[in-house]
Amino acid sequence: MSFKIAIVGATGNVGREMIEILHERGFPASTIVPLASRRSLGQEVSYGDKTLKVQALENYDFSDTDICLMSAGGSVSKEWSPKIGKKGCVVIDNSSAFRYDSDVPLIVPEVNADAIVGFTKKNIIANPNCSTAQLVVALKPLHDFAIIKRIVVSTYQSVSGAGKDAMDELFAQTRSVYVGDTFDESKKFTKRIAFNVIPHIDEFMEDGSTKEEWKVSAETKKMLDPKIKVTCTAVRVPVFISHAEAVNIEFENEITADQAREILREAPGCLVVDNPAENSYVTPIEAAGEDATFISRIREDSTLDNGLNMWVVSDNLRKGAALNTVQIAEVLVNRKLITPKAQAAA
Ligand code: 11C
Repeated sequence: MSFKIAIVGATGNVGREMIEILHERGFPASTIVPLASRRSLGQEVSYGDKTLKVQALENYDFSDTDICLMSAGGSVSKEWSPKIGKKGCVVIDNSSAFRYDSDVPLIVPEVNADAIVGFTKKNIIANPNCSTAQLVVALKPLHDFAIIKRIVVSTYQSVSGAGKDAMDELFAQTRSVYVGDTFDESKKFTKRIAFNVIPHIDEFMEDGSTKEEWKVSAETKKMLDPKIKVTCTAVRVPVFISHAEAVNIEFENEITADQAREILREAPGCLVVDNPAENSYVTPIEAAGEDATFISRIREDSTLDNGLNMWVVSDNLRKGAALNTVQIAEVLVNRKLITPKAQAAA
């Protein structure tokens, strides 16, 4: 059984990563169709040792396509995902356009794969924000053991979360510091990002928090448990790939750091690297290109009853976006929730 897969936003950071991961994981794809806006026509993307030509989204007929991986931003998704879904093609959307829609499941397979069945209402499944995905992978097994009451998260987010131009901006500004060039005006960030940190990701909301901080809370509640209280400060740091998070957790029931370490060692998607005596902990550079959510610095918080601190790092382009999207497609296939249209027609 193999499926016809379209990738919308195929030339972006995440789109390219999606195509690479489909190949890497041997996803049962009969055809891969890279799509983008007309402006990207003529570009090519790699799929294993093949080179695929990018086609125009506007001219593409989704009628015989089984799954569409969408990574083209919220406004493109709002316009296209419902139309594609109506053609009987299941959209797995990496934008925030449908995440908070009660008729659209928001899925991290290690956390709430069973909720995927709700996709049939709109033929759309949402992929969470990158900073939420890695967080819930690490929280879920601990919540199952001791029930989380409240979390306080501080994020340290790489510039790739803001796209390829943002990565170029960090590179150019860093270079300017060394070669003494004049600085170009910051375009992707509100302040200079090279040798700096910026406590501002996405737009500000009425209560003074940012949309990124709100997303971490709303998405954690939707996927894990609406009763968990979440407060977040999201910060952009001059790192190219991987988001890190310092997480403080208050539990209902007792849990020691040793127990947490053991639980997380067995948990799907988690890799515990935590031996302070040997300076053993993971940083963004080591997580880049990897699939795991790495957990380090697990320790009890003596200022709380049943409190723990931990450090969570993952590649935001992989688990935070492309990998999770492909894993969702794998759930659809492995649970036989879709049949290839070519086979159904035969
Ligand atoms: C960032 N987390 O690092 C954002 C990128 O809602 O999917 C992903 C935004 C989203 O800027």
